[in-house]
Amino acid sequence: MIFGEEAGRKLWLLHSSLISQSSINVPVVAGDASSIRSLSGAIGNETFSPTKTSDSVWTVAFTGLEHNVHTELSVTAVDSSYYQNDSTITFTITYDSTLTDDVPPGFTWKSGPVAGAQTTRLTTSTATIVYAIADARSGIKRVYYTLDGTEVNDVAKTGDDYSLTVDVQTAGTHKVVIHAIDNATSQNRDSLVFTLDYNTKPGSFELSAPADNANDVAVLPTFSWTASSDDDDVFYRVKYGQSSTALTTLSGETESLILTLILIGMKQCSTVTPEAKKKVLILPIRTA
Ligand SMILES: [Ca+2]
Ligand SMILES: [Ca+2]
Repeated sequence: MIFGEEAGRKLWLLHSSLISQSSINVPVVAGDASSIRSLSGAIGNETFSPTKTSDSVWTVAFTGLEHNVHTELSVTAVDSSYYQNDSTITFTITYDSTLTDDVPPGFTWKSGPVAGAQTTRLTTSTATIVYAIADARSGIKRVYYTLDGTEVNDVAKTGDDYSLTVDVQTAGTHKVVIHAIDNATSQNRDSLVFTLDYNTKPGSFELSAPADNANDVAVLPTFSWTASSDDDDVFYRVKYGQSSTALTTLSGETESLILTLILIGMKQCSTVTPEAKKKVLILPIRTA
């Protein structure tokens, strides 16, 4: 039986032991004085039927090679004699999917801000962004992020997800970009862009006049208060009523720190009864 070394050399010449596909067609030369009865390929317990391409040449199409695994392939030929003599050659091939990988990593949103054109509003300076990031052919080499154009850190992997808690620190609009690079030779990469708008609540402020719980207040009182601090403009809305849970809005939004109001129903008297006492609530309103 002509088999083994000749076929082995032929294989070696035709194919590198490192291939870029998960399948390979292996030509095999086999001959025998009593002719070849059967020929088949195998990877472990899985067998592969050949195609006969000429009198003494078969092609075995092996499939399903796993990435970065040194896989032993074998071809066995059986002659047509009464004894059914057989001969086997084996060779090892490694499928490296990174050699021809030109596909960047893929992203799947899990929780937190969403990348893209929309702006995510933050009420605290921190936000946790979670995306699943995967690369089927090469795997992920590195994921890192930038905040306002400055590289900050690698993004930690939590199970199958990448979780990033970013602290924008200051009020206003911030840009976060997550970059992912795969293990391919060409280092394919892709990124996600997030726009985060951190807007703080207005700070505390005090009523200057009339005093809280004041009696003998004029029917036409002028309220004044200290300014509330904020990174953007603050507007105030004045409400009025006998209970803090049942208030009527007396003014629209105003930037002024002074407001004169007609307190409808307020009795002008030296002794103010609880019923006559009115509550005034001044609310700072933040801008959008
Ligand atoms: Ca890739
Ligand atoms: Ca604000």
